[in-house]
Amino acid sequence: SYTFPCYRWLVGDKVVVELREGTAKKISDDTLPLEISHRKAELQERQKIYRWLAWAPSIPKCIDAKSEADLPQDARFDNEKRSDFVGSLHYALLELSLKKLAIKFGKSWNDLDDFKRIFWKLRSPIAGNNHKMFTFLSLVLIFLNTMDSWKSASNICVSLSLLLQEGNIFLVDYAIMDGIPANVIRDRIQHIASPLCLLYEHPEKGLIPIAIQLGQKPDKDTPIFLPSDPPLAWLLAKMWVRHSEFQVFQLLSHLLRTHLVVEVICVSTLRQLPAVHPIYKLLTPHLRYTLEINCRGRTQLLSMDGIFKKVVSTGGDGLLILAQREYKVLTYRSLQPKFDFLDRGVTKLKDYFYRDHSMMLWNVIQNFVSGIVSLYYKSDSEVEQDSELQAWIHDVAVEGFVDVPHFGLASELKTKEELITLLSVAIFTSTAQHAATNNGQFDWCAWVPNTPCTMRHPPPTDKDAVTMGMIMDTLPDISQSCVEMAITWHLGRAQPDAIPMGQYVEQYFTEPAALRVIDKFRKELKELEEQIIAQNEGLELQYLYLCPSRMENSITI
Ligand code: OYP
Repeated sequence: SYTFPCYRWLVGDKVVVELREGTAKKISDDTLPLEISHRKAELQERQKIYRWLAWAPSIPKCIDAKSEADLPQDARFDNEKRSDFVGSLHYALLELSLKKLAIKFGKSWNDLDDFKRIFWKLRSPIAGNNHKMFTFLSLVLIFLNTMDSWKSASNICVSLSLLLQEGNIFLVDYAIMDGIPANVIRDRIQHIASPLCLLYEHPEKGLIPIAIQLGQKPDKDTPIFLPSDPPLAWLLAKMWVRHSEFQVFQLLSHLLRTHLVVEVICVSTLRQLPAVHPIYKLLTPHLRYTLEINCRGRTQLLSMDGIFKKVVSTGGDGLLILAQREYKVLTYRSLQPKFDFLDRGVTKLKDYFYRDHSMMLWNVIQNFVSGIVSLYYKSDSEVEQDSELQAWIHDVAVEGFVDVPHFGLASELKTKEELITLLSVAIFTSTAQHAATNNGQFDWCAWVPNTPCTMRHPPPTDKDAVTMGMIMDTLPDISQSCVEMAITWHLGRAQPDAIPMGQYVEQYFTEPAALRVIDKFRKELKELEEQIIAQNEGLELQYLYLCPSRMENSITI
C-alpha cells in the first residue's frame, strides 16, 4: 500500500524522495532556507491537488472532486478496501434475493412477522441509538403549555407535575422536520411528520415513551397518542417517531456531525500542514479514507439519483434542507461531549452508556493530544507564532465552516489549550462519535418497523381507525425495506480492513518521547476497554459500540 511521506530527502535543491521516518518539525524548527522553501513548495503542490468545493450552499465545504475517481491516489481506498466495499453491498443484496423474495416495487408486507423473512444473519434487540435528541424539561413545559388535550389525558396528567419535579421526564422534539419536503418515489409522494415524544425515566425499565404528538401544534387532526390508546394506534405513533429518528439520526447526527465535520479538518490539514509538521503527523491516521467515503456518499447515497432518492422520505431536496437547518444552529461547543450533555440536561440520566463512555474516551484522547502537543509547543506563544498552524485554523474556521453563524470557533489559535481542544474534537469525532452513530445502525435499523426509512401514508388522525393493513401500507414496502437492511448492514458491520483506534501502523512519529505518549494512550484505551466489557457483563442489552477495539481510527465507512 501507499505510504504517506513525512520526511524530505533533499537532492540538490529538489525534493526527490520522501520517506516516512523523521523528526517532526514546526516551521520554526527548520533553519535552512532550503528546508523552508521545500515546506512552501510542498504546500503549494498540495493546494493545487486538494481544493475546497461548496457541494451545496450552507453546509460545510468539502473536497473538490466529482467522484472518488477524481481523488489523488494517496486519498483513495486501497484494493482490499475497494473490492470489499463493492463486494459487500452486492453480497447483501444477493443474500436478500436468495431468500426468494418477490421484490416488487410498491408491494407492502402482510404483517409484522413478515419482516422476519428478510432477517438473515443477525437479529437485533429493538431500541434507538441516536443520543443527540433528548432535551430536558424547559422544552417539556412549552410542549405542555400548548396542549389543551392534556386535560383529557387524565391517566398521566395526575402524576405529571410530580414527575417533572423529580426531573425524569424528557422530550424528544423533531421540530427540525417541520415542513421538510417529502420525496416522490415512483410517482408516489412519501410522508414526513415532526413529532414530539415524551419519555419517562422509569426506575427499573429506563426510558419509556408516555405520550406522542405527530405534529408541532395540537389540533383535532393531531391527537396525542398514549400507551392506553388502541394498541395499533400507539404502535403506529411510535413508528412515526422512529421514522423521524431515522432521518435526523442519519443525516444530522451521522452525516453532518461526523462525516462532514471531519472532512473540513481533513481538507485543511492536507492544504496547510507539511508532512513533517507534528500536527499533520498527529491527525493523518485519523483522516484515512474519509475523503473517498464522503465522495461515495455524495455520489451514490445523497445525489438526485442516489439511494436516498430511491427509498428514503427525505431523498431529493429534503435531505439538504434538513442538513442546512441543522448547520445553521451547529456549534463547536456541541461537538465537545461534556458541553453537549450539560446543554441537553442529561448528566443525571441513569444507565446512559453513550454518555459515560464518551466522557471517558474524551479524557483519554485529550490526555494523548495534550501529551503530543506539549512535546512540540512549549508555550502559548509558540502556538501563536506557528504560521502554518495559523493558516490551518484559518482554513478550518473560515473556508471549511463557512456560513455557520453560531459555530463559535475562532480563526486564530492563541493558546495550547485551544489547540488541544480542537485536536481532541477532531480525533473524538473521527473515532468515538462516528462509531457511536455508525456501528449500531444495523442493530437498530435491520428490524425495519423499528426505524423506517420512509412512510408511504400520512400520520393517523383517528386513533380508532388504525388497522394492521394501514400500518403495513404506511411502512416501507418490500423493496425499500430490503435496501434499508442491505445498506445499514453494509455500513454497520465490522470493516475487514479496519485499523482500530490508537493503532498507528504507519509510524508517523519516530521520536522516543512521542512513542511513549502513544504507548500510554494505548494502555489507557486498553484499560477503558476492560472497564466497558466488565460493565456490560451479564446485561441483556449490551452497549459495546464504544469499545476502543471495535472503533476505527478514522471515518472509513
Ligand atoms: C457511500 O455501491 C456510503 O451503492 C454508503 O457514505 C453507501 C454507499 C456509498 C452506496 C454504495 C453503493 C457512505 C457516507 C456517509 C454517510 C452518512 C449517512 C449514512 C446514511 C445511511 C443510510 C442507509 C439507509 C438507506 C436506506
